[in-house]
Amino acid sequence: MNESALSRAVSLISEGAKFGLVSHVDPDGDSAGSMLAAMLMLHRTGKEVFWLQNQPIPDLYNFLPGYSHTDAQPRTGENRLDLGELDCLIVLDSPNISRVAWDYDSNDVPAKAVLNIDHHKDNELFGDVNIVDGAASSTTELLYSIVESLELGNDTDIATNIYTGLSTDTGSFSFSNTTPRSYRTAARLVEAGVDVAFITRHLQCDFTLPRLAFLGRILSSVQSNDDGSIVWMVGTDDMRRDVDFWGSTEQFANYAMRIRAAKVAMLFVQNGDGGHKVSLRSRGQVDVGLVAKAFGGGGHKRAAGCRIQGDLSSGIADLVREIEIGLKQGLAQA
Ligand SMILES: [Mn+2]
Repeated sequence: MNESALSRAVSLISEGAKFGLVSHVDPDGDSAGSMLAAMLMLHRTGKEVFWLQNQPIPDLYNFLPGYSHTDAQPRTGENRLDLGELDCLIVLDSPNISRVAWDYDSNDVPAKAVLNIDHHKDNELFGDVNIVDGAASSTTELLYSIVESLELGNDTDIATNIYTGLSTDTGSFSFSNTTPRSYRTAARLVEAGVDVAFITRHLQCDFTLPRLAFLGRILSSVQSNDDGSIVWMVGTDDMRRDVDFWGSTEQFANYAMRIRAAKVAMLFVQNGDGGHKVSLRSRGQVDVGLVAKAFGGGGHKRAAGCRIQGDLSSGIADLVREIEIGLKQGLAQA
């Protein structure tokens, strides 16, 4: 990000009246935090905000300031807005327009201006203004520069959402994307009144009994390839029925990375349309963002996601094959 992009972003926000917000499919803590922080930032500056996301934010994040507002009037389906009415469309945490979760044709975005705020290394710089930095730990970290420029840096509600994106995308400040800048941003957020213990308790101690039982079933399904470098787990609708759990499985993929020998972990969770949602995690030898992209998804080097259709065992075999190729290439480069 450079200073002129930041000042252009601030002008877009200062001068516009109607704003649309959208983020990537299967929203995570960074997309949820950045969407909610942006919504509050726009409300505080007297703007009209249209929530274009057609997938709800997982209820794991229902403690975040602004959450209850998001399902009040989502502009999806019959309630769809003409994008031409927007002064500015803000796209958060998404490397391109085709990955966002909304009800529009991604090739045709008639908003007067598009503001792209993201930290994916493969961001396609599709905005009229791009606040994009692949070295940033999270999208909320980048958004906070705009928030501070608008003199809202001390707003505790906004800061709570910003902190949540920062904390979840860095794995509670444990992944390799945790930088001095992440800690400096975190320090400013705590100065703004963020209650770290409150957020951590909600993010990490949010289990219900059925959710823990479902995790137990998923953990019991763990398997690996021959050398144990690739591990995977499966969650099925039958398991859900057994334990009566229908909520989010976000974060569950991380558990398989606790296996010392694992270089890549995958979690396959059955979804309603006969396919499976796949979460990928990598120790870094393989870029799972590229693997996911080859299967129509996307993400980062160490955490990514995609969906597969059809037979599960052949889907697993296809992904294992692709990752084994990546691991061999990684070893050859090392
Ligand atoms: Mn992110």
